Amino acid sequence: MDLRAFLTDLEKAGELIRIRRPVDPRHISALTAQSKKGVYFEKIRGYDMPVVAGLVGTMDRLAVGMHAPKGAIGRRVSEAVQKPIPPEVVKEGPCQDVVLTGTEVDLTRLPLPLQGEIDGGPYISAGMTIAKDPEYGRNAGFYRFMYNDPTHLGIGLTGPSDLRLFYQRALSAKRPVPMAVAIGTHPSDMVAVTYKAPVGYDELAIAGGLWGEPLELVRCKTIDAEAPANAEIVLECEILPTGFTVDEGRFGEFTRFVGELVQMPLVEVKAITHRRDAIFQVIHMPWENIVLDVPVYEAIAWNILTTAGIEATAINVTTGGCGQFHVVAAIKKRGGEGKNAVLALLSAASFKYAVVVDEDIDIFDPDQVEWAIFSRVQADRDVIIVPGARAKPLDPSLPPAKPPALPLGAKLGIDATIPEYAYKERYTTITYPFINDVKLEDYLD
Ligand SMILES: Cc1cc2nc3c(=O)[nH]c(=O)nc-3n(C[C@H](O)[C@H](O)[C@H](O)COP(=O)(O)O)c2cc1C
Ligand SMILES: [Mn+2]
Repeated sequence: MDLRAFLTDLEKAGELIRIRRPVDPRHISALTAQSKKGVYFEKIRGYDMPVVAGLVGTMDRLAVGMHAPKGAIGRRVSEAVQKPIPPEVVKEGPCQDVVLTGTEVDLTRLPLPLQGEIDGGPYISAGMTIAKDPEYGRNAGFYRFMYNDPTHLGIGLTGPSDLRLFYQRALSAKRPVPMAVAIGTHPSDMVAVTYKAPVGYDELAIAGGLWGEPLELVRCKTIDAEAPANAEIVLECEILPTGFTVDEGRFGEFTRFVGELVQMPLVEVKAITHRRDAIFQVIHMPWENIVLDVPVYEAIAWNILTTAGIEATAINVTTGGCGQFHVVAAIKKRGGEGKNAVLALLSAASFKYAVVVDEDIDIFDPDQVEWAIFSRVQADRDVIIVPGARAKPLDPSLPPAKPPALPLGAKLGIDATIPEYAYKERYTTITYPFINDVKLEDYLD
């Protein structure tokens, strides 16, 4: 599976538009923002490469790519994490059709767009990052890269990620971190690397688990790292042991807010390899980032409820909660489990708000969730607030915390299941007499 297979699937589903007229690269963001579908920019003025953007801008488009209904993707990711298939290194792959090294390395050949109006510079937003540590081995994640000069990038090593750990280890040993940045990949691989596995676990094995076959990798030409054989473009890079010294940002984040200017390490590009007719992929912020997060955080919720011994029937990490902060779960409740489920879900660092409903509620319909909250909740009995828990720094409503202190936030849980001692008659819903015996069509001309 690769980006091209996804483009074919999107086109068949009527979820892709092609723009044949030449487009100024500075207009990519605005045009993508106006499109209700993914966009294939065939001609970018001043560049040889076409650009695709907004491909996973909605859960429906992600579902097209994953060959699964949108409500089922999170569960599939949680299963792939249980049944990983390690990647396989092959001799050659199309991502190395063209190999540019030495003085040929020039990032200005790539149609890097300025994504947000006040971003600190043009960004590589679809960079699947595959790094190596001498002890922990391979690690894959998604990182943003800001254009710095024709051979250097800034990297958003902002969160407490495995790559940041690799970098801190390398920094104290004064050595660089080798890393392949693959641009133009399949959405299932993108979801797999977004999963936050424990350090030492190669997330590319989740990509294998999702498709039931190993992801093929090729060895990089200039560094000790591997890259997906079917990627469109690969940047062979080193994160230099210069420390957190170079301005990076601002950048329009998955929270829909613009992040602060920060100091980050510098990345040196040693080689650019690509397919002969490579396509440059742009992740349109914030929606594509949010959509990629949804199944990852749903998988975490599935795992938590399974561990807590609760039978969930559906889980929705909402896009309104930016794919990380809000979770709604439907469960087959046994006595008291509404509260247990709320407590279990709130134990995940990412969730600041959890709603648990019974299995009759369609949790993908906000109207039904609200109806459950109206009709099944008494705030003094069913709402749980826990102050002082670990919070995600990007939540702008948090009180300020001076680094290195981590921000503390409150958790909100709502048990919106039918109360155990409710009068059953009160929960009788309207049904219409003879609903299965008459058909409206039979009465129309
Ligand atoms: C499109 C996209 C961009 C991302 N950019 C960053 C980033 O710049 N910095 C960061 O710390 N995490 C970023 N993330 C989240 C990480 O990829 C995610 O936490 C991942 O699990 C980290 O992997 P690792 O801990 O194995 O390195 C991004 C996620 C997505 C989907
Ligand atoms: Mn990892």
